[in-house]
Amino acid sequence: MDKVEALKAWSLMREAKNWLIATHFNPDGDALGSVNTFLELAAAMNKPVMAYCASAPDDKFGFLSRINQLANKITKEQFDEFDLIITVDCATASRSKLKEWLFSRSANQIVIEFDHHERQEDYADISFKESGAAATVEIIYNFLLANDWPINAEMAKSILTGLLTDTGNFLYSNTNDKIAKIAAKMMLIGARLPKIVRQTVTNKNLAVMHLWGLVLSRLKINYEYLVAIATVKQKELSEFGLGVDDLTGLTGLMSGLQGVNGSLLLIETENGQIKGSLRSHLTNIDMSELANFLGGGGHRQAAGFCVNGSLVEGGGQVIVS
Ligand SMILES: [Mn+2]
Repeated sequence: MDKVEALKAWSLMREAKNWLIATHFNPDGDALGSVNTFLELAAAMNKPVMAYCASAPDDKFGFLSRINQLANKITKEQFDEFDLIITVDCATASRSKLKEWLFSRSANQIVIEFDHHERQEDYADISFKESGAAATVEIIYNFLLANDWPINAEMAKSILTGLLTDTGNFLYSNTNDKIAKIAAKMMLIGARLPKIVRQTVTNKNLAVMHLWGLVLSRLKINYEYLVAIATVKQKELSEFGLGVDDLTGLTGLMSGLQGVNGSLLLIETENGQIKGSLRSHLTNIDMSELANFLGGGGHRQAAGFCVNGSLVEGGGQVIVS
């Protein structure tokens, strides 16, 4: 982390009248952990704040201390009132669903960005964009450290949540000594690792277990590329009373199949689209290249895309039509 930039951003945050914190739609543990850390910081600094995410977070993240403050609606009038905007975990401005307003913001509105995706566009005044970081919370942790801010137990919980969810409980290849050290520090401050794992990743109900079982029973290997492939039809999701979010983590599990380079899970969504999720545990494989080619994005080891169509199975092949 660039110490000079960190100090500059900090003083802008201190001087600002109020903060808007924004993250991406369909927020994951890293997005929400990042938002919650800044909500805790705002409370500690007595800074008026609003947190915005275009979609409501999953109930399982309700244990994050201030996540119930998250609004999923914001008007242009409200947006215009903020003189400091902090975006977290958004690969692009459009991920926040505030793209137009961010690009046409007034001169006195400062944007500070914290993100660990590959750089795709520049929209912030100050960017802490480090694609080498395992999670956005790792960058935020280093930012707080650079400014000597004491991390409280709720921040520690939030940071550990982001680290755990973005590394698949320290199983993905982005797990390294740096984040293990941060995780240990967060545990010393009061974050409980087994509790967070239970509340997020392994907290599955019977319907989810049954659907995962069904999907895994159909797992196939594409021998040309050595990729484990599975599909989920919209009809099945509605029969089980589940949503796309209930499949979080399944692609990671699939990539653990012996002899494959990675995995692809194709899910039909309600709005006539197919969501593809790609994982690999091999560092020499870049899944984000394929995802980018299909209009999506992500990281080398975990990427995704969305295309229009539905799934048709025939002759042992999956066809997107
Ligand atoms: Mn993330």
